[in-house]
Amino acid sequence: MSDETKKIKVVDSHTAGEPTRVVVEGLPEADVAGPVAWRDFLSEEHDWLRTAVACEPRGHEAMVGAYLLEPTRADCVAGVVFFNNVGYLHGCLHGTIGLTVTLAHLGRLSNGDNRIETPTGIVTVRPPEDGWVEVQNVRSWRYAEAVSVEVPEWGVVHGDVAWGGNWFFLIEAPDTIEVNFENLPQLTDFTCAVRDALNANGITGAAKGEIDHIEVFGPPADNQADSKNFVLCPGREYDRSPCGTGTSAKLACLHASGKLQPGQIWRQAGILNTLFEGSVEEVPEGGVIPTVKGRAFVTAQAELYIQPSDPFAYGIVYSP
Ligand code: PYC
Repeated sequence: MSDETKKIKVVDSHTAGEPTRVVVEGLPEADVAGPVAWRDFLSEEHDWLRTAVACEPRGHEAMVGAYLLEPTRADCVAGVVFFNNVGYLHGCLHGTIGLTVTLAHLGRLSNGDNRIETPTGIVTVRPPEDGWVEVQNVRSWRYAEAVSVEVPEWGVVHGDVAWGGNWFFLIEAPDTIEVNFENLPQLTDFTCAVRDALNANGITGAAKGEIDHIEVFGPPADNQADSKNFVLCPGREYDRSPCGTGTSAKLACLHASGKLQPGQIWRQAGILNTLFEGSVEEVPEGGVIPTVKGRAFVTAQAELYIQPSDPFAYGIVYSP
């Protein structure tokens, strides 16, 4: 192996089926501090690292990556920036749960509350109990209710726009598609068409925030859950978990409609029928602080090699 081979240490986990690959060593040396500055620096100058880690042949389309950062605040244990095969995520709760089991695996958590800096704000976790991790998320809120959009070939679709650490459009499944695993192709086509229509019609979150996650709800498979979802993530991949930021957005909408009281538990199943449990606290500025609980497992610890002579050193990058 050449001396110029880059070596990147990662710990892999999955949360309710959705993978997280935490880069624990191998970031470029830089005089940068804090998740927002790191995200901007890495996206502008070292995007090769994201594609090398998240895309094939080392990663795959569903892979969510996380750069583990030194915290800038004395009351935080770590900082993090999340990314996937097509770009950077604002926040990610399945990823935060994956990061938490990773930090526990590395012996880097203290007892009690551990605060983590993210580009969306501070989230708080506690050490896992049998893999279960509870995350207190950033403030979440419903931004717009019952927004209509004409979706070519699907007709008019109505949904809520909400922030849960990413921007979501939350909709009921059309009568023609059940929210289940067998219908992944139809759910993907439908949600991609909805997202394109939102973009084409200039429908955004606050401050023109792009709505890049589409969340579709249907009835749960059994009485273990209150609802089942399918969540389209940026790109064309779906979340294997019930999506923590998506569950936060759902909790904010339920609360705004008077259907969820503070402290009441909501059990959100994802497309694999795995569960997240959530509840909310009210905040004076409006909206809620959601808490979301899910279970993660460490699946691997590895060193990735990026060799200059490898034609796919920086991943197989999909550009439509
Ligand atoms: O759990 O928040 C989440 C998430 C966002 C994208 C994939 N998972």
